[in-house]
Amino acid sequence: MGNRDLFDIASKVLPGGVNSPVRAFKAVGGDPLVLVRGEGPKVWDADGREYIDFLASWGPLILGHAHPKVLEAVREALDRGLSFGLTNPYEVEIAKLVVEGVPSVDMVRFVNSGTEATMSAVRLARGVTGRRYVLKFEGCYHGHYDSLLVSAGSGVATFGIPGTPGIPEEIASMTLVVPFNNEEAVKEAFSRYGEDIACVIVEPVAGNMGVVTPKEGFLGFLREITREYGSLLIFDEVITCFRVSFGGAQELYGLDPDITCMGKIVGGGLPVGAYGGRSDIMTRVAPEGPVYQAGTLSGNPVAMAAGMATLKVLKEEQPYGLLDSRTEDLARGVSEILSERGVPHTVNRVGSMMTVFFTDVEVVDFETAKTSNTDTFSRFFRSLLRKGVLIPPSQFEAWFVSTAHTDQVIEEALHRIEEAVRDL
Ligand code: HOZ
Repeated sequence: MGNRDLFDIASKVLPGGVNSPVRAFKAVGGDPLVLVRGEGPKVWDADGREYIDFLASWGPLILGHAHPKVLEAVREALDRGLSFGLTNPYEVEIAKLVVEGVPSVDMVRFVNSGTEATMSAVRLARGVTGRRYVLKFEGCYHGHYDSLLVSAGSGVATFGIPGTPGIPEEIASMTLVVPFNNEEAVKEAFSRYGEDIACVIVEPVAGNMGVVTPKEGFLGFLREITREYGSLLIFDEVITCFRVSFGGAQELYGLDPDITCMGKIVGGGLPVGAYGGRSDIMTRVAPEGPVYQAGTLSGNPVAMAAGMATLKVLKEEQPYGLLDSRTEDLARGVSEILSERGVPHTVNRVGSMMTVFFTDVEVVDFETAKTSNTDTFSRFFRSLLRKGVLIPPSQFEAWFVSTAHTDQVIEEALHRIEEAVRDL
């Protein structure tokens, strides 16, 4: 069966035909893809078409699809059994890698998704401080946990949903939202609610309103003001940890959040999230402390094996310089192609994550991200798809480059992008 037939059936048995909204391509139009295979930098759909893949499963696949070492580790784990519900050696080994690699993390708890990680981190912050308010930034997305699904990015921004039914006003009102990169707004919120703010949660490099770089000093300012008021600082590094450097954005910028949320790469393509931090905070988690959080499949051996193999390759190969220069080549190349055609645009990039915005405004927060012409983005997306390049089907997401995107693959991608832009 091809894409269309499969999606027709999917639409009858899955809401919108999907298990996560942005996959339905509603924001960009055209038929959604059903992907059947991935290898290195490429994926193939159910019609047999091949694409150079910069969606990369929304970030986990920093080594590309079906990396041999990851597959080998998964196969080895599979042969020993799928799940035990008690501690297994993979959990111990990957926890050591995380604690050694992520500067502010002394202890870590594994969960099953990024959403679980942020949800548990906020509960922990509230439990430790005894306070109720959470401060987040407009356009930052921290998964679909009720308290954090307010003025969010990613699919919420893609579909222009201001909030969502099902989240009582009482819960939403405990979330304070201010613009990203805006110190004055943060100060104002602290001057009004400071003694009641349990935590500030931030994507240190925003990825879910498209890529937005923190202004110099902004993250350091958050560190200082949270300390001053006795609130905890949570870095949501679900995208950035092991992506912008092995130790995440905190290593890149030299910062020490109280709690760090991880996901995506730490699971190597299987469903894993994690949260970690200083021992005095993490020992407040049950059973050592009173803040409850649990999971039947948490630390699943097969998932841990995939994550562990991924982290080991990254630690050994340290591919970050290479990823950086290849992504720079891609970003510069796309920008030159769009400039030649006179298409207004801004490209934001940090390491191997980047976004092309169709605006000539500098994109520094959600307001400026929204100046991007989403009609142009949709035409760009569909034209790219026709030429065999897959990027996220939303303006408000990041493109990801993996180690499998060699110089030749980037060159080929730019060639296809040039043809696609000619057809725009
Ligand atoms: N968590 C991803 C946001 N960058 C998107 C995945 C999804 O919504 O399907």
